[in-house]
Amino acid sequence: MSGWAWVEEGASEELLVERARALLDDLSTGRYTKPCRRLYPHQWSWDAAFIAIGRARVDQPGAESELRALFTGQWANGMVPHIVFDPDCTEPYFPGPDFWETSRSPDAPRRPQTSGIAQPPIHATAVRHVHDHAADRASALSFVAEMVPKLLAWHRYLQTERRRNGELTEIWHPWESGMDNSPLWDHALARLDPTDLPGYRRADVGVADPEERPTDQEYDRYVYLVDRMRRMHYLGERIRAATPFAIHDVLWNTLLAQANRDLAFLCRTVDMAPGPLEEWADGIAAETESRLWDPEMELYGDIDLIDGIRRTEPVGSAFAPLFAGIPGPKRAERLLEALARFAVETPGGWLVPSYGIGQPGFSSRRYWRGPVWLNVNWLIHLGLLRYGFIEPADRIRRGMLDVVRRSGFWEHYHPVTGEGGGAHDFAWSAALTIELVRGGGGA
Ligand code: 9WN
Repeated sequence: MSGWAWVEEGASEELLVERARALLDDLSTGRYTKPCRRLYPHQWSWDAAFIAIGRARVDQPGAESELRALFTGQWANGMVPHIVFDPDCTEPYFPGPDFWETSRSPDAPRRPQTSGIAQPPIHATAVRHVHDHAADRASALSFVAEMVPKLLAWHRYLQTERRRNGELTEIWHPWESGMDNSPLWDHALARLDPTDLPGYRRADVGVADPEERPTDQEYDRYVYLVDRMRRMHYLGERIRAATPFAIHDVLWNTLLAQANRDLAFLCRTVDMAPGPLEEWADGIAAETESRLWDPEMELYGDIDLIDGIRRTEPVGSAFAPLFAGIPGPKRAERLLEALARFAVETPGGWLVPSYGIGQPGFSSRRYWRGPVWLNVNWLIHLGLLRYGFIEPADRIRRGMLDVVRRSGFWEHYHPVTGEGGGAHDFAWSAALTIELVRGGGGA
């Protein structure tokens, strides 16, 4: 990782903030921020949360409007959809609203049009972040009061529709994980037989390098799962009973545990009783400990609900439970040791790849199969701080800022060379750079 730089050596961290702000403003429609210019031209759910977290430090109204815009797409059953489509967008994206056909669901809004699945539930955490760092306290309080009922509906949906027994909540599509092409899903996808597929045409490979995108075989399976849910009119009860893809994912459940706690905090802030939110958080944390921890691999692994098997993969997100304070101190130490072996040493610090370097299935370029994502690195950075692992947390912070200095704001980065990959000028990479610089290493 040497020989080239996006900003001059020795340039201040504030220069990164300036560039990040300029990029976010450029990607803003005035209502929400696009993840990037062409590949993802609408509003995405967890992107909006990360973008709001970064904006909160420099542009509180922008942070508030980001989340407000996302929740205009919230369904009557409480689900926050993974995409809220922009009616003014002229860039192609597949699957668009015509494919999702969410009008088949009794719960989907007519306007704006949305997708029919969700993404990781980090929104209450983002709202709390906006609140905690607000310059305008009055605006923050009325924003919290406005968001709390919407967040409660979202969390109730997760607690009811996304649980079959026990405390953990489940996902029904790789896109719901946010880590779409991760080797985490290979086994469950291989089991599917995508026959009778509706005709479709990918848009992503016309915009991005196909070598960095999922294969056509994987896309067929993504489309097959959407088509099945569409035929079930997106009804939770029917999907739960018949889906061939249902996973208790570590990252998803970690974020929900933390979001339940953050939502309880937000409720109290506006004098509302938090109800069972903390019990839900405790339940998820306890079951993550008892069922997702793999004592042989000394990592957390996902459970496939179709065959009941826990499969632990060497993925970056396996360290996520630190973010929600889930492991006890001894287990946290074990995780730190594993992280020291897993992270890539860069001249600046550490970077956590999405998949273990050299593992079968590893690819330095194909997305979620090796490259570094700043959002997952940021979550692990905060997790380490939470346990008082200050020096390793700082290594990740330095690794992140260093790769941005070298390459700029990319969707992901080559885990060894630091070269940017996927979408260039990617919003959450800019937003989390602001957060890292202005947050000064703390949450
Ligand atoms: C499908 C927008 C999204 C991210 C996901 C990332 C990618 C979409 C795609 O882009 O997914 O949702 O078309 O590949 O995997 O994490 O939210 O940035």
